[in-house]
Amino acid sequence: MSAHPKPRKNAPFDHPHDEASPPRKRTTRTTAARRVRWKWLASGLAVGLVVAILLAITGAFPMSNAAPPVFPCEVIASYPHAEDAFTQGLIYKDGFFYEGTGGHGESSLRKVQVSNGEVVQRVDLDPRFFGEGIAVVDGKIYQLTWRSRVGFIYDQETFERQGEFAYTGEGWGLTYDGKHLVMSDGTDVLRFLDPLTFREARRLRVTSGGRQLYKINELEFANGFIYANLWHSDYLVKIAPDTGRVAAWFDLRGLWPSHRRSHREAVLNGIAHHPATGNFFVTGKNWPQVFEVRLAEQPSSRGSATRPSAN
Ligand SMILES: [Ca+2]
Repeated sequence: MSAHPKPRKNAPFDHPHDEASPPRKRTTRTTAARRVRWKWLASGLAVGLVVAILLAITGAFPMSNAAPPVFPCEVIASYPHAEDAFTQGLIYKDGFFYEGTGGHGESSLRKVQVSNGEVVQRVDLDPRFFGEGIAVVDGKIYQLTWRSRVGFIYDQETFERQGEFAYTGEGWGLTYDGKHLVMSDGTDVLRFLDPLTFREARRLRVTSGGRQLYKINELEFANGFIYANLWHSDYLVKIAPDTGRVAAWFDLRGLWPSHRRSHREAVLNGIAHHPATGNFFVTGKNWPQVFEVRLAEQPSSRGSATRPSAN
């Protein structure tokens, strides 16, 4: 066996110290060339990543797709609320609450004294129906049902049922914007219905920061916007009715935290606007209290919120 093995013609590159390999110079040059190529590739990827991030933050998307600000809520007062009320709709009108409750065999329409939560007027739904959102239009109360595809119309004074109307899909939240009934169905879509013919005038897809927003529940039209509960969320959103964009979020996590709730479905639901004060009344399903809150669009103490543009 020779002490000096024959040089191998095509020594592999992973043996750079092999004395018998082809001239080291060649190997070194090739490795260096690869290093340079990798360096350029890595640099290119890094630059591309930075450009993509910058485009995402600034120019590529309009400012309206920026994440909406989140504001805190200020509790002004609280009032007793009947704990048997699985709240699905809440309105403040003429000094009283009007409340629609859900559940099979537990659904009702109620008129409630604000100060003490006393139910002063009530009509129960047939156990077949699961009551949902309510709205008042010209002395009539409209009430949706969850999956029965029928809504009921009552006289606001007497609670006498005056008629019913049909719709497709599920019924969740309901409000009135002065022209149309606005209805949610648990998706990201709001439907605008003529209150006389119940024809669908238009649909609105709701987005927040450019992303579709689902599970929209109880509604309240106020200040030219649609305020909404999101199912199983402790936040309210404020939706622009022309674009569907969420203009602001409100953090209500501190009101009635989950460990105080009697069951998993006892979630925040129910928004009623008090036009004289500008405050909102909010409650939840089977919550023992209604809270009067101010949804001031002021930056939180963390100072992270920025006021959105008018649209
Ligand atoms: Ca409402």
